[in-house]
Amino acid sequence: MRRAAALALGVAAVAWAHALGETGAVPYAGTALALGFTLLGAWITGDLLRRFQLPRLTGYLIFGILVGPYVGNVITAAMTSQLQAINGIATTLIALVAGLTISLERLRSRLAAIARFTAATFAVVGVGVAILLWFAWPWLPVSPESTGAQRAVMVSLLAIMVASVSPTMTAAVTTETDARGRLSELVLAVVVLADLLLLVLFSCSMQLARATLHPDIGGPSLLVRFAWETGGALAFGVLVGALFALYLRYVGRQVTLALLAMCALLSQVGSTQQFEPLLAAVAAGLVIENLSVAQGDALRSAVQRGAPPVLIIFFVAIGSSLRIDTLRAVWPLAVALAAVRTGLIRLGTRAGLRASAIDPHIAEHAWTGFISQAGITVGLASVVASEFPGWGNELQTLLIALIPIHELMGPVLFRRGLARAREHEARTRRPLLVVSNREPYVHVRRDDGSVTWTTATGGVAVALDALMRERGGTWIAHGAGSGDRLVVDDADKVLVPPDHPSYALRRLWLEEPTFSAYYGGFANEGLWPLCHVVDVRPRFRSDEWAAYKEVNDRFAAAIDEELDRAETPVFLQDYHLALVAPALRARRAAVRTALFWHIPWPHPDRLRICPWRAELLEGLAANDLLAFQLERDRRNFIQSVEEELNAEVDLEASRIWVKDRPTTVVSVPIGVDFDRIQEIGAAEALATEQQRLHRTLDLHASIIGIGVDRLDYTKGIPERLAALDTLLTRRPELRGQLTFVQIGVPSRSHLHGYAEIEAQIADRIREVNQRHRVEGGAPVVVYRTAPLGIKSLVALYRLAHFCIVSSLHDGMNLVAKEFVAAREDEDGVLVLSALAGAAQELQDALIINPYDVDGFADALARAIDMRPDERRARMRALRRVVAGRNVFGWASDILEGLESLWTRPLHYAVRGWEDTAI
Ligand code: GDG
Repeated sequence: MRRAAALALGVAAVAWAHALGETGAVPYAGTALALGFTLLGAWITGDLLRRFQLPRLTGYLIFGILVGPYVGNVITAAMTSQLQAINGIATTLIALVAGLTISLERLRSRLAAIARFTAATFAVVGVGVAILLWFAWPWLPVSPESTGAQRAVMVSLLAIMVASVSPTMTAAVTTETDARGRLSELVLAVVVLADLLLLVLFSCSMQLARATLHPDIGGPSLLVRFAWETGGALAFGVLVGALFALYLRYVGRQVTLALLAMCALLSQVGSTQQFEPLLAAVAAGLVIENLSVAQGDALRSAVQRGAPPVLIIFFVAIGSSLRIDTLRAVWPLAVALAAVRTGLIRLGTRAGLRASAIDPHIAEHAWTGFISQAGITVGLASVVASEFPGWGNELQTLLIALIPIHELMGPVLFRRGLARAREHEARTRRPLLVVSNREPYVHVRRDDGSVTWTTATGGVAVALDALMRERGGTWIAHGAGSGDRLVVDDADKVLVPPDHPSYALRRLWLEEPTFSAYYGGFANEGLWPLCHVVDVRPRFRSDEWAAYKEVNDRFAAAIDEELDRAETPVFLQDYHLALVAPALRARRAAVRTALFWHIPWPHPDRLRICPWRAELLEGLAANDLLAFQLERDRRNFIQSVEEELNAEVDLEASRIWVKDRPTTVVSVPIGVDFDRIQEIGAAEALATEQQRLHRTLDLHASIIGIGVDRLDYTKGIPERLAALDTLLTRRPELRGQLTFVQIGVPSRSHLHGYAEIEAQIADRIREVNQRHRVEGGAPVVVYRTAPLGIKSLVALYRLAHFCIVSSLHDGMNLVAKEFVAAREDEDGVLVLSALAGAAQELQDALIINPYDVDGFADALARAIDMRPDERRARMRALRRVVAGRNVFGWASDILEGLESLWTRPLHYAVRGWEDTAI
């Protein structure tokens, strides 16, 4: 209904503007209204064209050009000068956005090849068009009588404009199709570079035009003027860009207005000081993008808000300067010119391919991205028209007839090109390569020879499995199950989940003694204690280090075999795989890897314990993106590479440079699958499961506390038993009323430190039970070492009055978040160690120091005595935090972060007019 009304309004607006123009009646107020309605009409046209998969910008432009001539008839003199000011702002905004699309750092290594490709391609197009225009000149509707030098400058200006392309349209198509890959990267870089190059040539030709057509003006020599026009523009643009970057960094308020003011300044100063405002604006954009990466979001939303209205008025103003009858006359010519230009672009890309080392499979489709023309071309034409009103206007008319053809053709062809290069896919369906030490599905051989399977427990494995089911791809992991070899194919792969195959699990066979030296040795007796500040000494042995390197290399070889496309993101998990990235990069330079480090990263002083710290740091820095749980880990890592490797660090962009390669280092705290846990908690079966737990665990106490952990010396289990002991000594009335359930699943039992902690926990539980047992009362500590199924775990979370997480040091701790996710009833108290990463976010828990027994016991007493309203308030606040950052958000933050290293800056150019409805 609203759409129909909007459409009717739009049609009425157009008809009205049309009628006003025909009769020539010019009521003053009518002009403003006509422009107001044009905004509405343009918006509707943009929206309609989107349904035909054309960018909104195409709608604005076409609407402007079609309606403009009619609006032109009702425009007053006062309005004309205001429109000219808007034109200046719009053209600089367009050029600025083009500059914002180039991240020099991202292109650094490929810049030379891309520059060669661009130069060769556009030399062919420009020269080809110029030759053609020269010979066809007498038949063109642009000052046909001119000859010699005059004709030469006109031809060169027209050829430059015909060759120019549209970074904004190209970027709009890649965003709309969600294309990611080398073709879109190449095309986007080329179109911006080409426009930069053409702008300099344009500037040069304008000088020649002034000297040839207005020789009487005099003044400094041509060369000096050209140097001033180009150099002055670049210098002024760099200055304004640097100031704006500072503004974004230190002030950052009213960014949209500041952005438009900057464009006004660039165009005003440019025209009064006689230098090219467009060039200045591109330079300013480049400086902002490359100086102020972190402020990108503010800038992006400023472009979103500021660009569309300015552009619509701009297109209408351009349209208003046209005469319909002349426009009609040049259509056939424009069509012929469009055909020739397309042919030359195809020819040019072939030349570009020969001149550069760019992969021919990619470059083959690149021409489709060079067809679109929009703002830059319109801007150039309007510059010529305003400076040379006679032939400049004729030239503008010809171009304005040409641009809509390219506006419509360009996006359609580029979409096809992207589809053929297989980049035209929804991101969510883009396959993924996950690599971890542990596998998500384990096949087990039964005694009777049959094979059964189990899933990995633990929040991360479950969440990554869900992600893989959705996206497809391959997961590479160590095949550790007794039945694993029996179910794989010749390539060591099996489709999983076994009951609903969605992706491939590639198993890697790691034999003894290599496996133990890599996993039990270097990873778990070296790195694990190194990264956790607890009283367990890391052990570093060179044979284990050698095994670790060997296994990492084998993982890399497997990834290399599985990776069919360089753009497939490789998502590496954890401290077992620190050296995979360099080994993989040695096989394939152009891979995209992200590694998530699940455990803390140590302070540089502690890292010095490790004899191979430099290799480790270099190995991690071979990833494109490196993610840690906490800010502190990220800072520690950056400080470590600075100290150990003398690496170049860009703190603003959180980027390090090791061996001339950039790595972005971020902190992305992991979350849990909130919805799934909540669903299990809300299921009817929960009550039955709770009754079963009551029976099996003997839970008839009135107060129930729980702890769920892998049996690890970092989890602070003896400390929590000591606090319980203190509590029950201080408050004997709780004996027989309080039961604490400890689920402690043994892991790494044969390793140094683990057997001791298991024995110590069992002893402490025995002691506490002996000391506080009450005849006929509820048990004190119930201890289970067998893992629970996820449903039982959630049922247990739901029946607890409090949950203790008392880690001595922990990357995050998922149990804390799972407990909160399970408590849809908004009850239960979380007692959480300040030394677990989760404490950074879960500040409404009762935060304890596990080393402070008395304080810990006080907190337990507080948890038991807490009033229901306080429990509810705290749990509500905790649930908001945990729901807001689930594990899918975590994974997509990392994977999007990885992909955005190639694409993000380009979005500034797009979202301005793609996501915004005016
Ligand atoms: C590392 C970091 C970081 C435990 N018992 C049972 C069971 N579990 C599940 C829990 C939870 C997971 O195991 C343990 O997660 P944590 O976060 O506590 O710990 P780590 O294994 O040390 O993991 C840690 C994590 O990586 C993720 O980044 O948080 O800091 O050390 O999901 O539910 N699950 C079932 N039955 C059990 O008996 N089903």
